[in-house]
Amino acid sequence: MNGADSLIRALADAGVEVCFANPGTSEMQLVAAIDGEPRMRAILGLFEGVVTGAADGYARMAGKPALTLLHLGPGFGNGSANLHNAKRAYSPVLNMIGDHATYHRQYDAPLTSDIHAFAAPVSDWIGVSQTPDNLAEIGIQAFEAACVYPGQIASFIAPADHAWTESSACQTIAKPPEAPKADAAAIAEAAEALRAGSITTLFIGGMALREEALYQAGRIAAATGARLITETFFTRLQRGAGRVPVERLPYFGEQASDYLKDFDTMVIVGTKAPVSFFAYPGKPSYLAPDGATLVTLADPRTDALDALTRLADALEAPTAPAVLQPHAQHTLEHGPLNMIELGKVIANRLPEGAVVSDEGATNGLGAFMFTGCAKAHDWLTLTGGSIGQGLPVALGAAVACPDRKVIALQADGSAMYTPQALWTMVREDLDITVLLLNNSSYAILNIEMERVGVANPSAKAKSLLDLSNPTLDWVQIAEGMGMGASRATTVAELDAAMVLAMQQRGPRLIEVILPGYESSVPSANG
Ligand SMILES: Cc1ncc(C[n+]2csc(CCOP(=O)(O)OP(=O)(O)O)c2C)c(N)n1
Repeated sequence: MNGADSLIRALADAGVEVCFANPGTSEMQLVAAIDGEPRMRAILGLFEGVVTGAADGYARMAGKPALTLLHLGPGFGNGSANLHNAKRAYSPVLNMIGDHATYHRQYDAPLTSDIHAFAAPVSDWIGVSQTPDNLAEIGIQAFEAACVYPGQIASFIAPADHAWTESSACQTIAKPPEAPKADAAAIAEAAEALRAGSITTLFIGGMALREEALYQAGRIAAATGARLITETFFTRLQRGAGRVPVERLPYFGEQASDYLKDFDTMVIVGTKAPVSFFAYPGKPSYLAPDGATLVTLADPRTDALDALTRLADALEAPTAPAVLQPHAQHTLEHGPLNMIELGKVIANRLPEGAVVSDEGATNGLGAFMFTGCAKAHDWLTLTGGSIGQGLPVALGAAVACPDRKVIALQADGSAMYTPQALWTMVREDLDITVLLLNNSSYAILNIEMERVGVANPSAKAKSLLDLSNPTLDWVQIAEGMGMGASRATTVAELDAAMVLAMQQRGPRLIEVILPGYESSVPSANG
């Protein structure tokens, strides 16, 4: 056995089942080792942002890390935006980064770089193999670091000579750490605050949004009248019929602070106190109301289910929540498509147990609003604001959950960052329906331009926010990567396409034509 074999065997022993990869010459021994390990599936991504985003989606649904295989500093660099998102999601991700042989680095060959510097900003833990025998040990340490509750980004560097040199078999057994528990004082303080307050909320995020934790939050709401409000961009919300419903904090800062202004008590679980996404001239950044009592029951790294259960018991809450979401269907208004009708169609057609990867941007909002009463499903969002995450996350989620329908609710501008994900969806025959929301615009940036106070932008400024010249044809893009596709311009066409897509298994794209912003940009053809 060489170092690579011993590493991959140790990771498979630890339970790592999938490697999302984009390898190069320095990783060939690692590729061979994965080849020889039947317990590990190998999935090629044609850009590293697909690889890392897929690892995030996988982790959110599987609750354990996938391995990524990345090519030195530049390969890692290409994947870093989606690692930023994964870090914000507190997803467990295990990055294996190949490097030159140790003796080769002194010659400063073209791909030589400071890999540690590439990795540091988006990694919670970094390790470098020191000897061929050490490679597996570093890999297991990285695995353990990735499993720190609820997840961390752990990156380790594997020099090519450590991978190809003979090594003794690795006996290292992974010991994933226990989740830290809230201390008794925090439970007592939160109970006291909820009893004393008159308008109270549990402000919840992260692991507090999983079904069992929400059930406990629902008990607390039943006992105290506290409203349940989630952070705007969450990792995974389990919602729909039969589950405890939650409100979602609005995106724009002034709307969010207005939403929260009457609360005198906020108990925070699984997240941090709310702040606005961006700063705007004269508007608030910190959104909790002045003078309100804020108690952190559990930060994102403290066991949310345990904390909520103990708080509910301390409050002598009823054994069941007062409110569980009933199922309902929406009546469609036929005609051209818009955000509202899009949302209704999705809500009516969503199958039980679906997973929605939401990078729908301005057109995703309607879908979220209307799907609250759909059949039980999971909703995944863009946690770190770095667009290009939605398609890769859908891909990873589908690998983790082969028996569930995955819907990628995907805005066109954001889709163009990582369109290669479509190819991997086809190659792996994943059960994903991509709803490609084509408004030929960076619509949100048109809104933001006004909000930051830019008056009368000219055609030159508007051209930077416009995708209509030339028009992107998503049916052709999908078909070019082997994916069956169709286009919907009316509510009836979308509804019919959704019925078909939900009945069939496998990858499919529906291009949804939505109203955009009028472009004042002259066409390239004059
Ligand atoms: C990596 C990255 N680059 C740039 C941005 C800035 N940005 C935010 S939204 C956006 C455009 C979104 O357009 P689209 O996905 O089509 O959604 P729409 O606003 O039209 O609904 C851009 C470029 C970003 N958030 N992340």
